[in-house]
Amino acid sequence: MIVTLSETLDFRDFVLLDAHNSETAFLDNLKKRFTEDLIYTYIGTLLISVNPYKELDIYTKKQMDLYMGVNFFELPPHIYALADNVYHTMLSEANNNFILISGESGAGKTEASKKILQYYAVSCPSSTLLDTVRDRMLMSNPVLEAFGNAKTMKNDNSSRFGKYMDIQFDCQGDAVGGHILSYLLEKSRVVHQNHGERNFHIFYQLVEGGEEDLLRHLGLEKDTKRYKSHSPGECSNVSSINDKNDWKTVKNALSVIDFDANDIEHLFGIIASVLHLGNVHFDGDTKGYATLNTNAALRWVSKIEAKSEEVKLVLSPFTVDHAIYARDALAKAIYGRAFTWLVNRINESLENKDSGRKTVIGLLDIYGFEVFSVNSFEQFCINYCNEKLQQLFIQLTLKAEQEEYEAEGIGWEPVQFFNNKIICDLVEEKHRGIISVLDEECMRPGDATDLTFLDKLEEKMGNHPHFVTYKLADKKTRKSLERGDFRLLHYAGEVTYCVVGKRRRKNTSQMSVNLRNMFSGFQNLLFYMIYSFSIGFIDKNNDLLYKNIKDVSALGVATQFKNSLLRLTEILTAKEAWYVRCLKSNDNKQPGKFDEVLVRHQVKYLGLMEHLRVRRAGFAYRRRYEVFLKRYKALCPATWPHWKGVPSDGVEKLVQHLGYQPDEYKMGKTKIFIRYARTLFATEDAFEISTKIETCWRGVQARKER
Ligand code: AD9
Ligand code: MG
Repeated sequence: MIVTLSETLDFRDFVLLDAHNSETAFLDNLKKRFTEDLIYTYIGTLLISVNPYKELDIYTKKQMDLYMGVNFFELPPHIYALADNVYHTMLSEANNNFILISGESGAGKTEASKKILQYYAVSCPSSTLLDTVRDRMLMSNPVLEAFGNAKTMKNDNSSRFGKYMDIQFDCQGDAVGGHILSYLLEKSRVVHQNHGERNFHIFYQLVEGGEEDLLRHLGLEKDTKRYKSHSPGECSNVSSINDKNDWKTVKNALSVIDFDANDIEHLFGIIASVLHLGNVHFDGDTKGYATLNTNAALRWVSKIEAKSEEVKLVLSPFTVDHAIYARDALAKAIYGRAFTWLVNRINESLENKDSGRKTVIGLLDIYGFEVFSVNSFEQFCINYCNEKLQQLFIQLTLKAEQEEYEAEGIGWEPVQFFNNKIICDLVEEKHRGIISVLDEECMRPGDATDLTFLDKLEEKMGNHPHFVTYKLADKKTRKSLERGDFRLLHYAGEVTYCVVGKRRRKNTSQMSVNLRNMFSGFQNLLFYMIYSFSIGFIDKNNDLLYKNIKDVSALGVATQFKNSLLRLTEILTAKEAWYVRCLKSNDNKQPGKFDEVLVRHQVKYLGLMEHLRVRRAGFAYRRRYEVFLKRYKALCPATWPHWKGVPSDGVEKLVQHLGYQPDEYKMGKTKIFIRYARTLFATEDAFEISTKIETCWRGVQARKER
């Protein structure tokens, strides 16, 4: 079928096309556009992006210029149009905004968030000082990606941490600062990767790209296969990744962010320590206790971290398994804390100390929903996080929107949708949810095991429609399960989680006291700082500090994560929300391939059809009468300069004067509801013209008076 350009362009906003609201028509439209490299489509102001898996010529400076300050619907859909619209809304309404970028692993969230940041870096007004802030903001990306992203089976550059970044603007619209919050890094990757996956990029970058002197100083060899913490994934070289080049980019980025030579040396010292730790090998003696057959690797750790000090070998009667567990726990703890330290240092360099009023645009880019052949504690946390964001989306769009129509007395035919709150509750409910049961079992002294944890789950939530254990597998999903697994029926699909031997341990993430004490003696200042601020166990004489440690370690990792997501939700709900929904075009990272079954599945679970129905029948914009009147009163003689009556009457007069048609708006109890974005944009255009005319007129008056 030949599709003409004009035909394709007509479909760029689903809302405007009354006849096309079936799921098949929706998919046809996405596919048609995708085959013409039109990867963006709107549902009102929500942007859908379909991953093209190829470089498109649509992110040039010329394209950015095209979208700057232009009304949303005037040009073809683009991530720049959304970024620009958010920016202008923030400026004109002096409010805080955030852009929620969601979609499954590999759908294009991180790329989208980078494009938005680049747009602001190029399009906002600039001065020399602000250029520095801007460069640092941009450069924080390659650094955090090097330390927090890795190749998985789903994505060669998969985010293994959640990232929320606030970009702060002053009242002139200059980007003046920023702040990053990071969420639950997948630390276990430093000691284990599944087949076909890699450790965090930075390890390969250092070994492949590191200068001879640096590597010698760190006791490293230019061969990633030498390092045991890499080998399980058996996948050091990936065609889409150039570790040598990336190393240069990261080093340059670190210097832009203001890391001095000392910081950089210590930082890579820590990365090298983790590599050496992975090579520490234990044998069993005749009694089954662990012995070190050679401590060369450990000596490098001590040389790097304790400088001239000789490390005191800690002699503990560990079994080999226990010793390996302690070694891995240490490697994970070191890496995790180095990452937190890195984020804090980036934040220091982005901090704006000026106390003047600022507004922010927040960018949320987290790890997407993922299902592997073996799903562990990390996937449980990642998928729970995605459930929470889907819940936020539902609350802010489908639920709150419909409740508002009802509260405002706007006649409304409710749109039905699947509310995933039931799954969020299953995971997080106090005393009853999976996380609570997990905590109880982890903290319970005595006979708690992975299987008792599973039994508890079965006992507490066996009847839940979204939970399946092996006993119930056939009845509920007709698919069998292993004895050590349970299955959750997530909003985005079924995931089987493997419990035995992994989950409970990962939830506690405790380190042996001996190892803690050993590291408390180290001299490396950076090492010390990383330890002291993140857990604080070094200073045992400080009661308050120690109390906090006990409190922190009493909470399981999943509970800490749950609490941080709760805080994130609070941060987000205090801002105006914008959405980018990223769709994965195919599972093979193949350029230009549109897998209809896969896309249909995403359209379904993301609730895009429901969103379209609410949007089509509903109203793109709403403003409180007072706010609307205050902004546009100059456009009507009856309301200018002051409207003395009831605000809603003033607004009615105003919109009639502007020629709004009855189907374009509705009057609620406290707000005007405008159906089409184009209506509001036309009003906004008229407002801008009138402001320009007024400014000119004032200029003429002032000259006359002179
Ligand atoms: V994960 O949840 O972090 O595993 P993301 O972040 O959703 O995932 P990412 O942005 O990393 O996915 O995109 C995956 C890959 O798709 C990128 O490395 C690119 O090769 C490709 N991609 C994504 N978006 C675009 C795009 N707009 N243009 C071209 C793209 N390629
Ligand atoms: Mg990502």
